[in-house]
Amino acid sequence: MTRPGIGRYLWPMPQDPIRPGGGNDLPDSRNPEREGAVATRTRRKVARPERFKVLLYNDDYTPMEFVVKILESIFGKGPSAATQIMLQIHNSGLGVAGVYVLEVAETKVATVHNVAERQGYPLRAGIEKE
Ligand code: TYC
Repeated sequence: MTRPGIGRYLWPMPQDPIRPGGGNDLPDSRNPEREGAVATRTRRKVARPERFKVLLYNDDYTPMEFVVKILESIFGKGPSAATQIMLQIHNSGLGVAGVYVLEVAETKVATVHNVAERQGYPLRAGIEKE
């Protein structure tokens, strides 16, 4: 059964797939071909690097002003935030100086130990996974 002048290229037959996969234009919610289907993720998961807290510990000998300077110069804190963190460490035993990827966190700890040691202070720093 042919229709003269109208080929199937201009006039899609009901059995013709509109898309290569045979889908149709209905939204998923009204599309019988998608009923009960589960949405799938096509993007790969983005690897988020683990982060680490750099902790400073209290001691009885390191001057408060020195700890504030450390927090400003090594951890980029402003004077007010640096003072708050120093007091938190002084009052509770430890505090978070900053959060970084592992290599940066390790470098911060080493820098704190080097600078403190040069001044003869026992200030200690450490790392904890966030
Ligand atoms: N406890 C010290 C003092 O009274 C001050 C201090 C604060 C030391 C924080 C270390 O990480 C520290 N001089």
